[in-house]
Amino acid sequence: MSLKTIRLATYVAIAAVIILGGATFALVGGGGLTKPSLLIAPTNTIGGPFHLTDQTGKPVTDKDLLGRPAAMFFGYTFCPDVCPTTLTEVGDWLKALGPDADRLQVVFVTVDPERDTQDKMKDYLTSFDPRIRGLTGTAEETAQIVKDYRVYVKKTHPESGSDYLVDHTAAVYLMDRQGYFVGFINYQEEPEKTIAKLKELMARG
Ligand SMILES: [Cu+2]
Repeated sequence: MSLKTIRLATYVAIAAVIILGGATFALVGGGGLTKPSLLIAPTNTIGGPFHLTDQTGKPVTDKDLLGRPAAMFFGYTFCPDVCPTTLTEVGDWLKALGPDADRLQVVFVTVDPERDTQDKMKDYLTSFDPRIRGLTGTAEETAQIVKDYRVYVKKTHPESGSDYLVDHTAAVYLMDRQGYFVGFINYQEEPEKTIAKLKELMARG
């Protein structure tokens, strides 16, 4: 898996969001000091309607996620590095948030529906925090969400063996409770900054 490609894809996506959404700064009370927001103004330039199924077989649409903020991550269960690392870190974030974590939804969407069946997702996610919801769907359904969320996905075939890998965007997408995109958590971002972003996400009305 090429981390270089993933990083590049992430930077391009972030640049697009900053240009489209416009960076915003929120005023934070206290002695007249202003603190720059870690998130951007809500934008619908990333995201869109989807229809998928979670690891328990329950249908999940974009509408089902409304009402609570969501952290969304795109990957696949066969992933050798980025996905297990991120899913482990997501568990750490939820622990760090304590009881507040109940107000956050965490969604792992497969970009490899060919191998990631509902059972495979269920099996795989038992290794991680049980609050993580894994979504899969048909090739068409997952292609739609990949397109609407501007996720970079590229199948690669190593020279040895028949198992393919999938290069994919490694950032975690932050969606507010109205379903608007408000920012990314980058791959292996510093925990303090990550938690600050999640807290800001949850504090938004
Ligand atoms: Cu991965």
